[in-house]
Amino acid sequence: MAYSNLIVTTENYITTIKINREEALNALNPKTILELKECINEIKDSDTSRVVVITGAGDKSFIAGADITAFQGKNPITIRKMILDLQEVLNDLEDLPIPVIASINGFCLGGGLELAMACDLRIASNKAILGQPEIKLGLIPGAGGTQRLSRLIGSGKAKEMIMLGDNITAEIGGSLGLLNWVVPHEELAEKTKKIALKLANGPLFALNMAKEAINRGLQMSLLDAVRVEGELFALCFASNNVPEGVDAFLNKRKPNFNP
Ligand code: CO8
Repeated sequence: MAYSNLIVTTENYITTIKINREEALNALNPKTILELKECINEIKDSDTSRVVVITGAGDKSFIAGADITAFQGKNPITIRKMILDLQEVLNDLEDLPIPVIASINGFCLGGGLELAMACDLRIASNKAILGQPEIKLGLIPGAGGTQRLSRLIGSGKAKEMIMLGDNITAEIGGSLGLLNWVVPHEELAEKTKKIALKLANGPLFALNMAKEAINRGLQMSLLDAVRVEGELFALCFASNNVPEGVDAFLNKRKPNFNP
């Protein structure tokens, strides 16, 4: 499918979604949100995607948040539809059965950080700037930011970022555990590719189960979550990833999980 605000490519089972509104620092307007929804739906049904990478067009910004111009003239009823649409897109992204990487190439603010937090892994350029600046607009984060940020970095630091609205550097984001890797700006694409290829060659079914156990488990008590983990562990034996992995180990060779 052709999109006007996204550039979508697939190579080596890695689907890259580039938000393409460089003139507005890749801010998410309603059309982009709708296109993201369609694109995620397509990926869900695709046999050629084993990993998704999301990044921003240009050299300056990943996503500078929701498009603020779309807030003008809105009332609670009209904005509610928009925010629920964006929430649904981010929930769908988080629920994709394959790994999703945010490759953060610059400003990652508001809805941009919320989108990055719905991804499984975050790799950032050392030039990236992260923040939930909504408070400066008289707002709070509305696309999962109050919840996913608290779960990732703890409620104390999340309150600091959300209530003061000050942006942080990638270096600080890394030290808080908000980012998995921070790399020199010019090495971001290469590092992203390396991680994406490793995942694309990994055991697809087990990766899906790992994601499921962690995401579902976060909503449960420890005892219930550990039980679910046990069930998903057992389910891994339904996939030929397990005999392949065990045979490769016993025969001292590299496993070929996805022939
Ligand atoms: N929305 C719309 N346009 C934007 C946005 C944005 N979020 N961010 C930047 N732009 C536009 C600028 O208006 C400017 O356009 P123009 O050239 O026509 O004047 C262009 O992008 C370049 O931006 P700047 O000139 O401002 O570039 P600087 O390098 O000086 O500054 C900043 C970069 C710091 C990123 C600055 O642009 C900025 O502060 N942007 C706003 C960041 C922000 O507040 N984001 C949070 C938005 S609220 C949100 O995300 C809530 C999400 C949940 C709601 C979803 C409902 C659908």
